[in-house]
Amino acid sequence: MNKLEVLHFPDKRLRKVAEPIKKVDQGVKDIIEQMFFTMYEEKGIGLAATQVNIHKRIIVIDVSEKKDEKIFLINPEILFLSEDNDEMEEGCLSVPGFYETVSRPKNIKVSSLNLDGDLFEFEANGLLSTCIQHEIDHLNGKLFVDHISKLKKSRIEKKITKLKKEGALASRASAPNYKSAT
Ligand code: GNR
Ligand code: NI
Repeated sequence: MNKLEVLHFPDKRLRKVAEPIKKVDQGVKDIIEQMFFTMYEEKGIGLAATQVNIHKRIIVIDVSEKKDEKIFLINPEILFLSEDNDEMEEGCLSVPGFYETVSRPKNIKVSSLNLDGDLFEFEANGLLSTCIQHEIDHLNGKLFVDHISKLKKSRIEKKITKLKKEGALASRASAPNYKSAT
């Protein structure tokens, strides 16, 4: 299994709005499997297809301690957002090394398709709620840095652009002889 390359802010491709899945076929299942592999390799708790340059409405998540609770969402929709918000320190594989507090609705109700193409609904709170909202933002071309001050956002953009130029953020997936540091 190959790790997919994760795009980094301010890459314009992270701004594309992902297309809904018309049919849950083997191609979709293959994408989900590759996304889980990439997410676990990169030590993320979630990954949206947009981040790996696949502009389809697919998300994978695992917020468990033991990394044994896979959640995947196909065409996820937010059905309900609570009035009260929660503040959480957020990070993003597309904004590596930067963490900022973001305020988002505490509780949500979500719908998604399962592998049979049937709709299901569930409620989420805590880290799972935050993560789902963060991932759905990605599918809509939005990043957590869009929720913080313009000054902080532009500082982060400058730093990442500099790191890229220095080769300190070279894509692992595309590096010919990359050996995992872990
Ligand atoms: O790994 C991740 N951690 C995280 C922490 C707080 C809020 C959201 C996240 S998601 C992030 C992985 C990622 O970039 N998903 O898009
Ligand atoms: Ni992210």
